[in-house]
Amino acid sequence: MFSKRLNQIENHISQMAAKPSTFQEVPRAPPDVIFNLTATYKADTFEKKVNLGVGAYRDDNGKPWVLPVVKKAEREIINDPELDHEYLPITGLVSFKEASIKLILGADNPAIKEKRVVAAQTISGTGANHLGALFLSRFYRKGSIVYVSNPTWANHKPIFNNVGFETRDYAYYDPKTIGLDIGGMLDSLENAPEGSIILLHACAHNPTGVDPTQEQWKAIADVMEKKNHFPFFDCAYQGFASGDLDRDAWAVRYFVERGFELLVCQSYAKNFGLYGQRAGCLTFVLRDSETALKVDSQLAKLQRAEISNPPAHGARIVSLVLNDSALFDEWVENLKTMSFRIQEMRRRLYVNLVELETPGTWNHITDQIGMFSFTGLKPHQVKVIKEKYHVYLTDNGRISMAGLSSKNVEYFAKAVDDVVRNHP
Ligand code: PLA
Repeated sequence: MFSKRLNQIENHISQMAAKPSTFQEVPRAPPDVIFNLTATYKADTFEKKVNLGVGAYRDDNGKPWVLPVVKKAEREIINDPELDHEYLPITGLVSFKEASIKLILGADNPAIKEKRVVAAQTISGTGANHLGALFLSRFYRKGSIVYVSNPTWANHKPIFNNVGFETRDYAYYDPKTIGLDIGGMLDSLENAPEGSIILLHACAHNPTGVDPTQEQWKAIADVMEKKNHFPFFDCAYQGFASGDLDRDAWAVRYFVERGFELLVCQSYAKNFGLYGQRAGCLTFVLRDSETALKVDSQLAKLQRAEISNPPAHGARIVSLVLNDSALFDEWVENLKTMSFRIQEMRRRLYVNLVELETPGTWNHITDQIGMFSFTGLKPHQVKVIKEKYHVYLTDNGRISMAGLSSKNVEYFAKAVDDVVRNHP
């Protein structure tokens, strides 16, 4: 009796071992280029290691910084006796969306009064990009191609490819001038099929830190208007480019003024330091209020099937700060603290490289803006910096400026000097 049962179990086990997994043909995917850097950095035990990978703000001690205004708002929220944990509406917290629209378009933008602006709260900037892409995959003309800058944020193409879009590059960065290739960019837009979707970084371009000037934006708008292209703005760094929220929203507002229908993705990860809270917003500016209502209804339908409704905590913090003038002013000060420290690090890195007489020109370090600097280091030099100096940055030579501090900027400059001289 007992041995029979044992036999059965043995048979069962051997059958299990013989049966291959349904998923054994799944190819192994490479690790994410940006998040893998953080993981490798964390596992590294070298004392002087430096993480210049992910674009997350750090204070001068290399520590994450919870904005004082965020702490204050959070306390207020938690102490609110009325607070509950009910679901938010499908397209998110209304006061958050309204404030987000005003922040990006300007409070007195006529499009708001004309009721032709709609928004959905999203899973941070990535979710806004995704929901925007998903909406266009359903409702924009079939077969359209999405153009992204060369180079762009590592996640842009995957987001669009995941919902079935073909992606192509438009010229953007010129390695010779370490600046914008405006001629090449305009040519690419001119040669793209009529009605293409053009992904534009609203400000603080990732990874290059090179933005068009206002004159260049006008020329970009001219071609896009002529070719009937659709502007898809990604705005992940409002307040980080110039330290001025309005100036950083200039390009988006200009396109609205020109009469474009467009969408814009906002992230509060960087400018509120709410990385893990996933607070973001997707806004559509449409031609008329009737279309706006239709788009709104479809955003709700798409969102319901994807995430049902967005997370509340981060959105509550942002909403409280944006809707209270005293807290808003405090936030602007906090933003300046971050953007000024980054600018100071640009200056210090530049001065160090000049003092070391590192071959090449380094003006681009201080000319570029926002969270990142595109150093011009080549992949083989990045490899040496990683292995010999334990400094982590993406292979394209992008560094997150916030990872530098008064304690490590000299160390990093010496590492750059070594690879530029000895590994040209
Ligand atoms: N858009 C751009 C241009 C970004 O650089 C990022 C973040 C996002 C959207 C999405 O951010 P969110 O979903 O957190 O709001 N880029 C980071 C992180 C900071 C990342 O890769 O996800 C970067 O290091 O490039």
